Amino acid sequence: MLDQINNPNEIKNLSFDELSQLANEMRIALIENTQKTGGHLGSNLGTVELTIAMHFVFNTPEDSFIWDVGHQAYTHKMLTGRNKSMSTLRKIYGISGFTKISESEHDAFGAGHSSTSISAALGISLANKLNQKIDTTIAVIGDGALTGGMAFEALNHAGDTDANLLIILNDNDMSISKNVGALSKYLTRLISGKIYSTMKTKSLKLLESLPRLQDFAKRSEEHLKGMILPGTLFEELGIDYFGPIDGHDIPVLVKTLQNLKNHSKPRILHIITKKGQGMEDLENSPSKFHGIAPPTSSKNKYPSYSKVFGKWLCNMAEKDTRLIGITPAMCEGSGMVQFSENYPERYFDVAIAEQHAVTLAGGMATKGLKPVLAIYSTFLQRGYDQFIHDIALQNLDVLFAIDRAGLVGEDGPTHAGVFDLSFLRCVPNIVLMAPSSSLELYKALNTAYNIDGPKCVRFPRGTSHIENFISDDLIEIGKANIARDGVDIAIFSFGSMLDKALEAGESLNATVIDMRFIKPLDEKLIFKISKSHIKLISIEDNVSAGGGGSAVNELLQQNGIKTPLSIVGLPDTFTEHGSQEELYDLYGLNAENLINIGNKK
Ligand SMILES: Cc1ncc(C[n+]2csc(CCOP(=O)(O)OP(=O)(O)O)c2C)c(N)n1
Repeated sequence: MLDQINNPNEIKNLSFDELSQLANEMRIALIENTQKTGGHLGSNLGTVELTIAMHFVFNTPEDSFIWDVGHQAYTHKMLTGRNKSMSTLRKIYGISGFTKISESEHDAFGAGHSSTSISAALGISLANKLNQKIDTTIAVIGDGALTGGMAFEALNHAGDTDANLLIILNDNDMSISKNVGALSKYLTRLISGKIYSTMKTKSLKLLESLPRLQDFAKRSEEHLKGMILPGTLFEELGIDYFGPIDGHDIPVLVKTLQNLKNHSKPRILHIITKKGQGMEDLENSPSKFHGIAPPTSSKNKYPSYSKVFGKWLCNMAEKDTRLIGITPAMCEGSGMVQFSENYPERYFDVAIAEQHAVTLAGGMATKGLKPVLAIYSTFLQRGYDQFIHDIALQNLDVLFAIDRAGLVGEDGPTHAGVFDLSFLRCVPNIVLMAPSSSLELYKALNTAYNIDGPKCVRFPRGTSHIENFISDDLIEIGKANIARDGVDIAIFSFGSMLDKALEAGESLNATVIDMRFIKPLDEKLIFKISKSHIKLISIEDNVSAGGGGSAVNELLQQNGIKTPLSIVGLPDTFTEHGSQEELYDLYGLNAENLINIGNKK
């Protein structure tokens, strides 16, 4: 059936049995495909029935579906003309692993970062209203994404409007790890029905105001029961609450959505789903399979940078009881599982709340603790104001361990950590380091932890080819390391680009400097090198604008040094998705490009 569907209208005449068969086919296709491409299998297996029911009831692109994070939209892609392209998912020049406006008219809004769906959907529904359109806007948000501050900001606004907005809360009790926080506990109480008994009367009244719903409810006693459990929190915010219902039951989903279709007021439907539904391994270990790697990714025997960070965190925590580890919902990805088990009282998973995580760390630092915030580069973008206003301005002792810096590969532009050197280096008071290997990472963390003030260590996704990375060494602040002596040409290498710089250095017989620090720069060494060489090149996995090379350039300009500098970094475009190596090559972050530049007259 699946192969014959080219657009969502083609499922509208199917019977419930046929829709259910379609769901089975979808599931098999999802499993088979992600085994080849990698991707967010668990989350997608959890939304198959929901997506089918949504497309059965609503009409995209007139009605708008906004998928929060966008990682659970594979079924939506398959039903909206992209089934045949699924083999290219997350591959270079293939379709994206997230929703993307430029990819399809059925993707009403792009995503990748969490908790944006209600804001975007509210914007669309208010615009529809202003344009006198009656189309429905539907935001699908997970219980994990609902923990993000933006979602609350949007609920606060939505509840004060009469926008035709349907929010579907896809509750599987999981973020990537188990969902955490008071909201998560509240949703569990809602599901268990504890709030039901106290609020039953109020909800029945609400139901009476919806004629179609009332008719339908009469038809199904069981369903009525499911529909009238009120969500006090949402209702208090002015958003009608319906549910919880079984998010894997197509007839129930379809009937409920039909009833909620023409209800011109913000409303929330709470559905219960299972992450990894239909695949035993995933159902039993949902966080392990949140995202699966493509089979081509090399099984490296060396530890990943994240693992090295996690080991450092445990070792330092053992030595210093003031150390606190904070993660905004990325325990596994940030290598913090061991730390969370060894030091539960010093471990804080704050849910998908990067802004809060930064300022929380600041608060702790004022009381003499030494917080270490593990955060992906791309998600630190969320906490930028807090970084400047709450940490740097007050010169607080917080260590930012910034993972997934640079090109991250298949997750693409929403997840690329390619702006951090630029947006961090301009902030006063901070020390900013980019280690070139896992051993250098360990030393950088020792060094940064020792500094009393704000400091950042940024490191990439992946591994470096070093087995023994543990060291007690400290690095002198602002001191670069000459990794290779050469003549005429000098390459300033920032972070993990060192291997590529050394490869080019061999071919060019160039001097190669592992810069280690973006701030403070090793000014003395830069002056010396720029005087003893005739050509300078810099390389970094950050945008060229405002990054490490740009910092060197400013220094040369300010001091009237005329030795020419070529800055090799990422261009002024959003990067593609694809494997990390493909992307490095695509953007010239490789030895070949450095050699060409070095050889140019
Ligand atoms: C701002 C931001 N922080 C962190 C992430 C990483 N992340 C991707 S999905 C996810 C969990 C989302 O959980 P939920 O919304 O419940 O969806 P599920 O996968 O369980 O269906 C997290 C933390 C992100 N995408 N964006």
